[in-house]
Amino acid sequence: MERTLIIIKPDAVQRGLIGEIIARFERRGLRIVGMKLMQIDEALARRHYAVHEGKPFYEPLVAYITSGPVVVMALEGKDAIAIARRTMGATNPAEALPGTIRADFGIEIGRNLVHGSDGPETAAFELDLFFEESELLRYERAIDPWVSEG
Ligand code: IDP
Ligand code: MG
Repeated sequence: MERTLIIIKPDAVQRGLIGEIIARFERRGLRIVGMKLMQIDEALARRHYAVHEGKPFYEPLVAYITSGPVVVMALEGKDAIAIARRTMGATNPAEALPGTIRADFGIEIGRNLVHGSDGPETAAFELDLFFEESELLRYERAIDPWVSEG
């Protein structure tokens, strides 16, 4: 069982796509174990995207992710990190496969609607940045055996 951090970015919130994006992860079978609406401040943005510091898109990226409210979610499931990334699609919406969130709602890399952790270490780091342990719930859904053999 894995956990991953998803951010519904400010462009998606402004465009009224919160429900649509949550629904895609939910229908895929991933379990929401944490969720909140928040505004990311500059310090948090810089820590979250520290790996990109120095790249040409870093400053615009910090401005983008702090530009309005976001929804952050912790999703849980078997292979949740990779499955969430495939549900999102490629970083550049212009290259993402149809049927993915980024392809279905986006056209360019600087407005790609959604963030998802890219590996187990990143997921642990990012979940810790955005959630207190007490905000991550443990529960089972009646549908879980119908989503996964376990
Ligand atoms: P990811 O979000 O698919 O993991 P990363 O390479 O980690 O992609 O980049 C983080 C974010 O930085 C992207 O989601 C996108 O918002 C932004 N970004 C990445 N590359 C570019 C670029 O070349 N131009 C503008 N923004 C970019
Ligand atoms: Mg990344």
